[in-house]
Amino acid sequence: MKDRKYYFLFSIVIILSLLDVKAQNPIIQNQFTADPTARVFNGKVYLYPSHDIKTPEGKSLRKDWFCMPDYHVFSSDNLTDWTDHGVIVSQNKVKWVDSISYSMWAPDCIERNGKYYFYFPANNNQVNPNGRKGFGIGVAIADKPEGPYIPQDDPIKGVAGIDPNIFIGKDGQAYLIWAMGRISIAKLKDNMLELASEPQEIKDLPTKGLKEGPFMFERKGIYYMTYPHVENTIERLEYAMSDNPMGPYKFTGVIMDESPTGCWTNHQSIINFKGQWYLFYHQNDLSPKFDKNRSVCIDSLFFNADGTIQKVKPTLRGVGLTKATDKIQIDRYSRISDNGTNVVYNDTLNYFDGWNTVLSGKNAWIQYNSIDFGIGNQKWVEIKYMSPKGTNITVSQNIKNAGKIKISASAKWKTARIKVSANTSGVQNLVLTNTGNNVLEIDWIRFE
Ligand code: FUB
Repeated sequence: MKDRKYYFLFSIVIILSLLDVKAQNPIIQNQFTADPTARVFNGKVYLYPSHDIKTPEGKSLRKDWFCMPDYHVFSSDNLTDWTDHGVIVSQNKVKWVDSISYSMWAPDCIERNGKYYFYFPANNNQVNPNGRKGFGIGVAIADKPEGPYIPQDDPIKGVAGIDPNIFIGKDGQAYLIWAMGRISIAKLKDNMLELASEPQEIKDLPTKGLKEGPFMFERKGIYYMTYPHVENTIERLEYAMSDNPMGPYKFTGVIMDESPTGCWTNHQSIINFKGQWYLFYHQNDLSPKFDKNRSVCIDSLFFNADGTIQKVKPTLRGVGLTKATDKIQIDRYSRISDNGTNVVYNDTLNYFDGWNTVLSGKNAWIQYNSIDFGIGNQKWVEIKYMSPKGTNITVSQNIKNAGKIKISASAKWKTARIKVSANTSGVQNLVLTNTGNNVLEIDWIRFE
């Protein structure tokens, strides 16, 4: 009886419910990625972020500033598993770029007539056609979304700025939109390499505070101009709506509030993939002390009936399904209890090593949504844990059908493989509840 109560108190409960397809945030955890432009090409999502690095020693570069040498492209067909296709454009391979400026800021990529046009800003190594040496915007062209990309020898004439965004209307007209404190737009010629109209500033957006990172998309005849804006002290994501890409626009609202961790920049793109809308953005979770080393995240985005956008709250769980047989990093949680549950870095000298979950108190719990158990039949749970006093816990895949596991004491990280009697199938939410008194730290858990 005592044992049963004990098992009950140390229950790990998987709550059964079918959920929206929801990847863990940040989605790339072995390098920094920022300024995400996501595009759907040939049924797959391609991600064109910029690439933050730690400032190399021995170079006369500002230590407190962005350091961005090149671009990678990533792709995924499920928003969970991402393939890194490697470097597609780098500062020392583009004729017009200052090859030691580390200034390859936010890019974009678009497909036209079977060619892929990759647009990127960088510091010019010479006075540009506007008589300035600052940022220009260049183009590199490929036959496939992942490259190889061949850069043009010169930046686009008549454009000085950063954060290029390309929008192609239903009538085939292409537009280049870019930023330099404010946001400007111009039509592009069919060759996608030259302006077809004079640049004009989009004046209907808030006038006070820096605006950058434009990303335009169209839904149901409405043109959405989205952009990061410093309304207060750091950037938040806002949008304006219009019935014409060139405006006039009506400022409409905020898509995402300022970063809770104080990341000064944010930068967005919005796509529809397999019927669901997604917001791609960045934060500094893999670099809590330096916000110029950022990481891309994804969360689902929803519209109201009148076409306005519901505010997106950043989550750690992100989107996409996690296979039950993969290591489930529960620290990227969907929900946690108000008390007793903490997420801590594994190694504060190497943030790329990730996080673990501490269930320190009685009834502390953590929920991780959208685990795909497939046809089910998993008989084992593997768990990487540390628990100096050891404990018994109960694994259940629903409350009635509990499986039990005994956790032996280990003051060091240990991986145990334990038989479970419970079984389930399909997409489920996992809730781990520690109702006892001993501390249990969990790095990951998986089923087999
Ligand atoms: O990544 C460098 C700059 O920070 C980008 O170009 C801006 O959009 C901001 O995210």
